[in-house]
Parts: sequence; C-alpha cells; structure tokens
Amino acid sequence: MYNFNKIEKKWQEFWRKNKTYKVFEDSKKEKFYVLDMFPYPSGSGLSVGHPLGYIASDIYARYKTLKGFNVLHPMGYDSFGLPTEHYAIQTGIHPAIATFENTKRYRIQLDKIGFSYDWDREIQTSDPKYYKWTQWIFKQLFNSFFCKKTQKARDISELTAYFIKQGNHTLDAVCSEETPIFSASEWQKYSEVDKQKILLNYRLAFLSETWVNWCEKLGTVLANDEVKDGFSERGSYPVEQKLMQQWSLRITAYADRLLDGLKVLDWSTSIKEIQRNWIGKSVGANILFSVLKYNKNIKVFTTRPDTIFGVNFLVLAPEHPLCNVITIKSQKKDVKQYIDEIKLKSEKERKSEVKKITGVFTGSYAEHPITSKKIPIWIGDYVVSNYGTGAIMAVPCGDQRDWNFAQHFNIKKINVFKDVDISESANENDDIVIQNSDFLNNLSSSEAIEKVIAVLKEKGSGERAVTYRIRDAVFSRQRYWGEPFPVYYKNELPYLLEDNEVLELPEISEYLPTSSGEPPLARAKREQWKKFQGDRMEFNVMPGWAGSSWYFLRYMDPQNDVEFVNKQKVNYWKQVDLYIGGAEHAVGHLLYSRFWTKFLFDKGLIPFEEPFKKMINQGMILGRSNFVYKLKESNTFVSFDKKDKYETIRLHVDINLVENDFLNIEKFKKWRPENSSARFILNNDNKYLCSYEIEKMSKSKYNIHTPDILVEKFGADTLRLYEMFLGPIEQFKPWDSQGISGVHNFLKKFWKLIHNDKNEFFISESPPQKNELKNIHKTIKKVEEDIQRYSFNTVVSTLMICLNQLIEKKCNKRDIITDFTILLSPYTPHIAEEVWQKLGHKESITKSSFPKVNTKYLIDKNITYPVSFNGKKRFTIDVSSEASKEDIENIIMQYEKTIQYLNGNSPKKVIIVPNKIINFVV
Ligand code: ANZ
Repeated sequence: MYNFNKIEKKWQEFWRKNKTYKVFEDSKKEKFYVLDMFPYPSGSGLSVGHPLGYIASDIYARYKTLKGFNVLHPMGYDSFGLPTEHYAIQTGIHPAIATFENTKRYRIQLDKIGFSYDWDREIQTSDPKYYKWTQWIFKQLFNSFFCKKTQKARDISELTAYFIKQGNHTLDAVCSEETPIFSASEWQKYSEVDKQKILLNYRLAFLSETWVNWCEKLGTVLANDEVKDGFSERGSYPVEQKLMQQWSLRITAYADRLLDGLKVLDWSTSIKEIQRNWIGKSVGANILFSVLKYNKNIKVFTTRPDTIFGVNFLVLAPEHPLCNVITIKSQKKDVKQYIDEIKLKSEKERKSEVKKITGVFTGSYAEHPITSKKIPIWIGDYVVSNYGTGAIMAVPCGDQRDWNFAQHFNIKKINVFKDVDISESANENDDIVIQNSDFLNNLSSSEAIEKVIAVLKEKGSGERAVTYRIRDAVFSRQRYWGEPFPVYYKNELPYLLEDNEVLELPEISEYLPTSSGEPPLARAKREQWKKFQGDRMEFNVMPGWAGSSWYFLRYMDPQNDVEFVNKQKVNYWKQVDLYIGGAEHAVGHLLYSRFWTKFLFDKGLIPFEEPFKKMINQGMILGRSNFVYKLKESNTFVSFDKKDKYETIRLHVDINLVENDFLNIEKFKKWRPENSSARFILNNDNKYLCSYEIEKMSKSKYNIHTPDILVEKFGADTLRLYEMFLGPIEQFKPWDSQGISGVHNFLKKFWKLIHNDKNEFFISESPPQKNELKNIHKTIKKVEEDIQRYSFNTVVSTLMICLNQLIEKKCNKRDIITDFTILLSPYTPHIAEEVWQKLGHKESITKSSFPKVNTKYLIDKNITYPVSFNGKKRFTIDVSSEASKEDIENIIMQYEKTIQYLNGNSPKKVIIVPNKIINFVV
C-alpha cells in the first residue's frame, strides 16, 4: 500500500532536519537562479491556483540540481499592502500581527507541498531588517541624477561641483521642466533653500507637484482604476484632480534603456509589447507658437511637423498653466467653469470618452511660425496635460480628433490640402505627398518633416523632440502599512536621515487619515518616531512595488546587516535565470524592478542591468462556480431547469454544497442562518439543479479548491503531478478535481511494481534487456527535452507511458527503476526519496544526478524477414531487431498482406526463426 501521508511527512521532516535545500556560493559549481514571484500573504490562504507556478519552478530547480548546478531557489513574502491595512482599520488588529498570522499559514501550506526552498533565505518586505535596505536604495536614488551624455545615474555631488564651476547652461542631464537656467556665480548666490529646490529638479527620487485623483472624503489619492465617473469606487465619494506634492521616481530618464533592454530578454512577445507601449516612444518636434498680445509662447509636441501648413487652431489641455494667463476678459467666466468641470473627471475617463467633445475658446490668438497667420487658441480635454507638452497644433485635415473638434465648434476656414483624404491621412506617418503647402510641395512626408524642422530651427521656433508616454512614477501613498520614508522636513524642504539605520514605522492609534486629511502617519507623536528630526517627519509611505523591485537581490544575502547585498555574493548569483509568475505584472512590478536594477548597476553595486533573463507567465487556474436561483422578494429557490417561469436572482453557492451540480439541500440550509427557512422548487426528478460557470477562482465566488484538502486526500506528490498534467503551463485552464485520481493511480501502480503483496520492497537484480534499456533511455531523452522547453505537462504523460511499458514487461529491474525514480523525483520528490532509500542509498535523491541518455540504446535496427506460406516465399516485412517472438507474431498477424494471403483462414502454425524467416503453415 502506498501510504503517501506517512511518506510525505517523513521526508518533509528529513529535509527540514538535514537542511537538504540549503545552498551556499560554491565557486566550483555553475550557479542557476530559479525564482517565483513571491506572494502577498492574504487572509484567505493559498488556493490550488497559487502553487501552479511554484510547482513548475520547483521541478525546474530540482532538475537543474540533478544536472549538477548550484541552484538558488528561495521564497518570501511581499507583505506590505492594502488588504492588511483595511483589515486593521476594520478590526483594530495591528497589520504586523495579521501579517504574521497570514505568513505562518502560508508557510504551513507551502511546506505541505514539498518545495525545495532554502527557507533560511526567507524575506518579508515588511520586516524592518528588510525595509532598512529599501529605504537605503531610496536614499541612493535621492542622491543621484541622470547624466544624458553617459546615459547613466551619477552622484548628486558631481552635479553640485559642476554648478559651482559652470552653472547649468551646458549641462546635459535629465531634469524637471521648470528648472531655471543659471550661471556659476548665480548658483553661488542662491540661498541654501533655493539650492535644495534646484537639486530636487535633478534627483532621481524627487518631490513635486503632481496631478492626482484626490478623494476628499476618503482622505487619499486614488489610482485611476479606483475611480468611476468622477466618484470613488469604494463609497461613491466625489473625486477631483488635485495638484499635490508627491514623491516620484524619475523612471522616464531610463525610458530608452528600458526599451533597448527588452531586446535581450527571453520573455513572451506580448509582455515585451505591453512594456514597449507603456514606454511609448514618439519621435517628432516641439514647435513654439507665440501668443499675440501676451508675450508668451505655447510649445506644442507633434509627430507630424510636415503638416504645419494645415494648422487651424491650437488646443491646450485644461490643466495647462497658460490657460488662465492668456484667456481674454470676456472669456474668463466660461473658461473657469469649463476647467472646474474637467477637474471632476479622471484622466482615464477623459481618454475613454471618444465621442463627447468638450472645449472652450480662450479668445486669444497665436502667430503661425511660418505663415504668420492668426490662429485661435482653444482649451479642450482631448489634449492630456501629461503627454508631450500638454498642447497641440490642430490639423483637422490630418488628424481625426482635430477634425471632430473643429466640426463641433464650427471652427471656420479649415485648410484642406488638395488630394489628401482625411480618414486616410489621420494618424499615419506614411509618405503622403502634401500639395498646396508652400515649400513642402511635392516632398514626401519624411522629407517634409526634415525640411520643416530645419526651417523652424533656423527661426528659433522649433526643434526635434522625443516624447514618451511613460510618466515618472508616483512613489508616495497616504497609507500606513508601507515603508516609511527616511526623510524629515526643515523649512518645508525634505532632507534624508543621515545614518544608515532603519526608520521603523511608528505605532499609531488608528490607521485612518487625520481629520485634516493628512496621511495616517501624521497621527504619530514626536516621541513615537524613534528618530524625529527637523520640523516634522514625512507622513507618506512607499507604494507596494518598492519592496518587490529589488527582493531578488536580497535572497542572495538575506541576513546582511551592513550591505543590501554582499558584492561577492551578487557576483556569484547574478541575474535570475528563470522567473515564473503572473502576466498581470507586465507593467508595474516588472518595469520597476528593471528600472531599479539598471540604477543599481549604474552605481556599480551589481554587475548586471536586467533582473530576469528568462520569464514564464503561468496561466490562471480557473474555478467552476455553481449558482442557485432565488425568487425575487422571497426565500424560495428554484431549480435551474425550472427557473425560466419565474423572476429570479442568480446567486453564487459554495461548491462544497454541490455534487455533480445537484444541491445538497440539508447542507445548504445550514450554510447561512437565513437559509434555514428557505423553500425549494425542485425539478421533475425531485432534485435541485444548479447552473455553473467557469470563472476566476476567488473567495467571493465560493469556488476555491484549497491544496490542503487535496494533499490530505491524495498526497502532495499527486497534487504536484496533477497540476502539471492539467495542460501547458502558460495556458488558462479550469480546475477539475475529478482527473486527480487518474494521476494518483499512476503513483499507486509505480508503488505496486516495486512491492510484493506484503508491501515489501521487491526489485530484480538481473541486468536489463535491450528493449528495457531502450524504453528507459527513450524516456530519459524525452523527459529532458521537454523540461528544457518548459513543457511540464508532456513529461507527465511520457512518464506514464514508460511506466505502462515497464508494467507490461513486468520489469522491476534495479537499473531501470533507479533511472525512473530519478526522472520522477523533480515532480514527486517524496515517493522518489522513499524509493531511493529503499534502493539502498543513504543520501537524499537530490544529491544524485540526472541519468545520461545512451544513444546506443535508441537505435532502431530493422531486420527484413522473408514471409512464406507453406514454404513458398510471398513477400518481405521489416521488423525491429528488438522485437520478441511474440511481438513479431503480433505484427505479422495484423499485416495487410498476411490477411490477404490467409484469405479468412487461420494458420495451423506460425514458425518464426529470429533474424531469419517467418513461415505460415495453413
Ligand atoms: C499635428 C498632427 C497632424 C498630429 C497629424 C497628428 C497627425 P503619438 O503618436 O501618440 O505620440 N498630441 C500631442 N500631444 C498631445 C496631447 N498632450 N494630448 C493629445 N494629443 C496630443 O501622437 C502624437 C500626436 O498626438 C501629435 O502629433 C499631436 O497631434 C497629438 F496629421 O500634431 B499631432
């Protein structure tokens, strides 16, 4: 009997006691780093969906170990985050306590599945020993700027040295738009406060005024997807656009390198494409239009300078700083009203409202830089403030949105180029020959672009420009459960805490914003901050992605208290060789960690600039939900097949109360108090039928299968094998517990093959035959090829086929079983260890090595047999040299020509002389 419970417990304990999975830097061995995206330890524990990627990476890690690599395969928790904070607000339980409980539960669940993690390397992002270093990296960002010439981050002290010598006239560095130009002597005359303000414009971590979705009632900034129709998704409170002082990281400085780096990554093309779009590089020109009577310039960004003769009006984004400045008196009221209206809409909403055209005229005009014609200046919300320059030159004959705007507001005198069809030319960069446009006549679009840029440059009213869609990343949150900034304020200017020690989260009484709308940390009193300095401390905390941007480095050296990671260690382990995780992180986590890695590389702290060489995104495991139908305004439930006669509401029902889609009414009545009095309209078979749907596995849909129950019923080895067997790792697939027993039987059959009736280990010591060797070596070859291409599911079927062949041949020979057990061990490590021990090994199977294919056994040699009937040769047949007499007889009896010659008779005798002849006596 295959007692998986006993076996699995035994080996999990063995691994723990012997620290089987502990790894050190070992210069004699080649390293391999396999990483999972670490989980956020939520209150609801793991479902069967979570371990899918973990199992795949564990198999790969174990395979690489067997191949002689020194494998780093760690695990930890991304443990700062909102759900825990909400839980704290609701229950008053400190988020650290809830986190502790949740991680404890995760650990128990993970341990039961038999992963090969080196748990001595566990990290938690909310642990002060960890976030000490997240804060330290923030300090490095604060103390750096980005030099465009060398395309890398450099120390801010180099910048001040430069300013002292030559001001910033000739400096080629990334900085905020509003940075003033100054000379060396001007710099020296600036006050300390002014100097700090200027430096903030260059720092890679900087404070600035940013437009955010502000919800007064909730006292916090909301992300775009937390806002619906101008109201908060939670609570439906009004949300407005507000300029707020926020920490941001200058990720835009790295836009080009983030784009270039994608080329060398072995990631899916779809994720690379998402990142490319997110970065959104556009090449064109910035063109200046002077505003008549106001002595101001409007700078527009365009990808089509060649359409300059088609400009009919300019449009400013409602947030553009010139809106108020250049609006004439009689238009002021309308403009103010319009801008106030727009403030209530989020950016996402504005972009999605394709059809609704809104705008207002400023009353002012600009001068066309080439023709000097008067051009009206409008304000419109189809122009977004944080793209390009937040202002455009509108070319109705070239751009559909400009055309629609002009039509809507009846902006007259639209230039239409001869022969240019609007719909075709809109948003295209194709070579359209532009007519009727002065010196551009008969030039192709690309020639015209060059020409216009040259002409404008000469006039000083335009230059080549590149714009990126990517924005600097807002890095502060008005929350509690995140990393506090190691920052204090003096005269409203931020300064870093000087020592390299951690600034711990202070204890506070409530996790809500203050009554004046300040973040929860503003509740902390002076003495609650262990290192209070200046006038006040920073009240914001870092966002969820701070800790996850560099965690892969900390696993290399998790206990280090003097460095974020030791240099020798990071030189040894280097990049993650294989990263497995969800595709939902295509932008956030994956982009930010690439950015931080490049930055740390620039600072000479790590020897590579891409964190994750190869990535696989596992598909989601979907759940099968069940539904009941409740009559409206009554406590009666109607069977699915009868529901059409009634007006009903569809409700999720816990799948544990349903069997084969039939509801267990007794259990259902006990499920919730109000169900005890429920009544039922049953179907003709007197049963209650539920409907079903395949959807995301989630607690709120009551369709979760937990690994715990399955492990108890079938064992972790079966669960591991089954999750892989479900299908290709990257595919989305529904969970179906039914198939699991088939996979379980496979392990039972294996057990039976090597045990006698008394459950005693029993194998044969005789040397394997050729066909048995061929069998196992074919399997070794296929298993290895499949694992190497991450085809984890096909390995399972290959092993199944091999086992069936062994059973058929009753082959339980030591050599064959030894190889087979090693092949099995990455998938089902517990049973493999048990058999390994029974085979007489003292050490763990993980210390053995992956069997080598011997191609000599793979060759299929054929023998050509003459086939005779009553001694007369009729035809020949090719049969494998390894076929047994029985095999040959089977093959020959099925053969088409044999059937023909036998003509319905069965032979009296079949004589087979191996390697010679086949003769039928009929
Ligand atoms: C004149 C023009 C003529 C344009 C034409 C397009 C076609 P991508 O490729 O996405 O970068 N634009 C610039 N800034 C904008 C903003 N803040 N909000 C909305 N639209 C903006 O698009 C660049 C084009 O989008 C720019 O080129 C500009 O319109 C518009 F036949 O300028 B174009």
